[in-house]
Amino acid sequence: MFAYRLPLWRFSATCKLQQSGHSLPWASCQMLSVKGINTAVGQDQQASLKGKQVLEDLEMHLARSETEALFHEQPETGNQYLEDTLLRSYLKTHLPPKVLEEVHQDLERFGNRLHTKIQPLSWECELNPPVFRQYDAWGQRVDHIYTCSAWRRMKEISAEEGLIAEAYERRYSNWSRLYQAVKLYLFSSSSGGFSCPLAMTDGAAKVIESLGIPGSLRSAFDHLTSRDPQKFWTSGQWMTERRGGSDVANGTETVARKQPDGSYRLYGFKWFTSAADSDMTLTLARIADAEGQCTQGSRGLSLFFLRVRDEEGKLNSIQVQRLKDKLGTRQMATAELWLQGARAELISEEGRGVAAISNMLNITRIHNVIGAVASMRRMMSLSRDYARKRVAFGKLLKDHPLHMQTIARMEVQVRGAFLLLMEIVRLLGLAETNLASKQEQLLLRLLVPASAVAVEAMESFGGQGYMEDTGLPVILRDTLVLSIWEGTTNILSLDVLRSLVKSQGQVMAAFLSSVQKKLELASGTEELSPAVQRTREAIGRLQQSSFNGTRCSSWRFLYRRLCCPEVVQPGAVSGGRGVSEGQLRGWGSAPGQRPGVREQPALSVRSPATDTSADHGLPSLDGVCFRGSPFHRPWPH
Ligand code: MFK
Repeated sequence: MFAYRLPLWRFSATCKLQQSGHSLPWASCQMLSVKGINTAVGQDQQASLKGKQVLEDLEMHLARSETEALFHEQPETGNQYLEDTLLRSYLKTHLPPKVLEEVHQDLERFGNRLHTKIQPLSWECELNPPVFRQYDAWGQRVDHIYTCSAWRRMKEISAEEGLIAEAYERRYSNWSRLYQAVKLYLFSSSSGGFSCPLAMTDGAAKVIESLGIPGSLRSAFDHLTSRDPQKFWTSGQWMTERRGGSDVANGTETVARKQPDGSYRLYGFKWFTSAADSDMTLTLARIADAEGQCTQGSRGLSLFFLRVRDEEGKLNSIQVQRLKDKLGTRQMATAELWLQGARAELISEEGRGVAAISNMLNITRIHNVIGAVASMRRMMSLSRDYARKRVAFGKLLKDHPLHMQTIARMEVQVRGAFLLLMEIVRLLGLAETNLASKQEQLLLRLLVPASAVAVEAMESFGGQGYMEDTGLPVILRDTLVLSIWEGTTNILSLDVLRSLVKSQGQVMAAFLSSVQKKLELASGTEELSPAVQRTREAIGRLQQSSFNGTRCSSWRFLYRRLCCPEVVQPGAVSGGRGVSEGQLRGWGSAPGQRPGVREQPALSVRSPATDTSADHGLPSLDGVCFRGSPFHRPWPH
């Protein structure tokens, strides 16, 4: 078994001791000086004997320092696949035997490669962040982003390991997506931030595939899903502009001008472009009409594909303003980019840009879950190992009940998060191979936005957890971005509500019925009965909240915010618990103010007394029932 050591731990501990003056050799040196080792001339014999004694003391201290240089033993992890018993048992339980056999072999090999070869590259990426050079020595604008060799090697490794390809080749049918997700999960904490461009690359491949891989995008799709390091491309996802990244409908200023050959040129300023060294990108812009006018709001946004550089490596009429100075993911070049006529291809229907890019959003959101669970698992593995080695108050940490209670609680959270992740990618695999039932599609739509222990796990290392060169803070820093990337928690909460509205509440019905089935299975196991009981109570409360109106009144308002207040029929509001016209006006914009939204489900609110949820066969959602258009695109939305 290989043993992974966190980078520079030993080195740092020694340096720290020496610098702080706490190490024995340093203390002894000072003592020597005080005792006169530096006194030159005229020392008497007694002094020289004293000096000799001190030197002997020093030798003794030096000898001790060799065995006690580190007071804290370094936590280690080995092959993360072999050590992850939950992952292995999950695969054993779910994968067909033939698939399991092949996948197991590959994952064991990959686990060793990660541990011995890839993890050191990850640390190199952290130590050698990208450098931006805007001008050359002769004043010529060059806009070069230099990345380190380890970062470039990560790209090759990603291709060799099929980290994107696996999901699209589908050699294991619906299990391919889960298998890919497991590889990404293992890779994430050793990727030196490369999991970010992979997320966007996966998202771009998904968008292109969902468009039916049009001829003009065939080559891009082949590059994105290639196993050949020379051919493999990564993609960016340029959405965020100066007005922010959440309210894309109102924040996108970039304009697209049609060219005589049917292509477009894009003009605008992309404020936060992750992995700006990518080969291509998908981005949103507003198409200008003959008078130069653009439609505002979501309905004005269209989706474009563009190459970042041409065959000679020259930027596609793009200028790099600067690189971002970020808290984490410093390994990756995140840039502000001026598009000054960048040549691009329109790939969505005009005005359907947000809907088209939502496939990418959903995939990168799943990658965020992968990244979060992977960081939690890495921290937990290190914490557990540390607990077996670190002595405090006369015994190992693992023998302190309070510490073990904390570790056990975090472990349960990590396991829960892991199983949720596996469920999402299992459902995604089914949906992508047309094997998902309607119920499973609905569940997938709900779970992606509805889906971190890292800080508490850092505590388990005491002060060492706070030391940069232990490699622990980088895990925390890089994880903190996950709830900002790809939609903040509130945006994702709103997406849950969007899925409720658009499915006319069916996602909730699917969720409740799926939980009920699991509870029935679990209730056969005696040890699980307290957990089953608690879950039943929680589900009961959720069901009840569908009727009591208190909790769900916020849903109602959020629906309005999301679902186009102009289509709410005030006349349909009835009963004391409905909302007043005044509230409606106060909350949403006036009719017609939000032209970006089309075909929104009409929404009516009834009093609970008159609400018969039976008329749609679904649990009532706080007296809200829906009339809306069904959806027809590959991703259930
Ligand atoms: C380790 C992992 C690393 C991961 C790295 C990732 C790096 C990524 C770098 C970035 O790009 S960061 C930028 C992140 N930006 C976002 O995540 C955007 C966040 N904002 C949202 O998600 C907003 O909710 C949204 C922009 C979608 C709101 O836009 P709209 O136009 O006000 O939404 P609207 O009108 O509700 O929906 C428009 C259409 O899209 C509707 O379809 P229809 O027109 O057919 O009715 C929606 O159903 C559909 N839609 C929206 N969200 C959807 C969706 N469909 C399916 N799934 C969804 N999630």
